Amino acid sequence: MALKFGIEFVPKDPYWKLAAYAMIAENQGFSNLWVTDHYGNRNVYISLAAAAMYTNKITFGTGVTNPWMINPVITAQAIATLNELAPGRVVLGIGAGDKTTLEAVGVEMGKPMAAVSETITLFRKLIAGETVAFQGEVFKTAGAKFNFKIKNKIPVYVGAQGPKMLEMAGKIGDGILVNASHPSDIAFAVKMAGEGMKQVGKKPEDVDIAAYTSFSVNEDPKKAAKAAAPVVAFIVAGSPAPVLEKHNINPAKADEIRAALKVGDFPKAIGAVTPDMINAFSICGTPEICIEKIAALKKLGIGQFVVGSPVGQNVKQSIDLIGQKIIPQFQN
Ligand code: F42
Repeated sequence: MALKFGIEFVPKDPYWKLAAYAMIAENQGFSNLWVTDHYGNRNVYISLAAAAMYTNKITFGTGVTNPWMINPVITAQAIATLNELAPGRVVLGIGAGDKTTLEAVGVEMGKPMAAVSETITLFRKLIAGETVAFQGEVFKTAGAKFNFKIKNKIPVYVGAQGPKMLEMAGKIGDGILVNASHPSDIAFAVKMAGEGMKQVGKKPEDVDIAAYTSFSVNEDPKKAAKAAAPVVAFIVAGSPAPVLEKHNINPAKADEIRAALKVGDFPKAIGAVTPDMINAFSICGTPEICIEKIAALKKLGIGQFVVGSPVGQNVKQSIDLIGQKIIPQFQN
């Protein structure tokens, strides 16, 4: 079966740049576009609206929003409104939320499992046109209802890493966005999601499991690694000890990166990134190397491969390279 290709955009650039990249990605055969949600960047829904206006085929969604910053009813309203701009091309991507980002604006992550699950329940009921009186552990509504109709189904993808979230995502999600690049992490995610799917009698084809990777391609592998290093530095710094241990990353080296990032010494942090770190936390190299690594993930059971930051040294050229050399290798 063909592997779908998605692309992640971090809206740190103005909307017109994102819209231009979206058009290029659509023309190069990408089927999904995901826009990240962090308060420090541009607004995710306005960015998605721009992408919707300038594209015709590509499916797009939040990659991912969270239950805390915006009330789930308004999240459902935003997605439903986007669906009017691009009927049938919109999905909701929802995850627990990034703890550091939430804390920076004084938002507490209470019960992430219940919050994600309740957001999805509320979303589906509201999109189906129901009047929703809901009492959950985290959220409640007293007869919420939209004054407009949504004619199509809107799929829900769950951003998940931890074993419980992965299992729940398998149970209740239409898709899963797994923020990982290494085969051992993807294998674990597929296994955990499978446990959840089994509990409700779902088949593998019922849930679109996506590897949401850090990705960097270039005909020159050194240039690919150079572009990947800053992103990998942040991933290493944010990874808990067991994750580093699992990938045989020297904890002292990780501490060195953390310390440098803390004081804003980016050259030092980036300089401390090793090839092992790049291999553990990204898909990086020439198109041929990337094809080999993506093929290994496909074998594990993913249905979608999401090209994440940095994409490459030059985003436009890298999208073209992926469209010309990589996507055609996965069409059947
Ligand atoms: N986060 C963002 O803020 N913005 C983004 O754009 C974004 C994109 C993104 C894309 C893909 C992806 O997979 C993740 C992405 N994230 C993004 C990160 C996401 O929001 C989460 O931070 C990330 O997925 C980590 O969450 P997790 O799936 O590992 O779940 C966390 C909460 C966790 O610890 N899960 C545990 C597990 O085993 O799955 C269970 C935790 C648990 O049981 N919690 C208890 C409960 O009741 O919910 C409470 C425990 C207690 O001590 O209170």
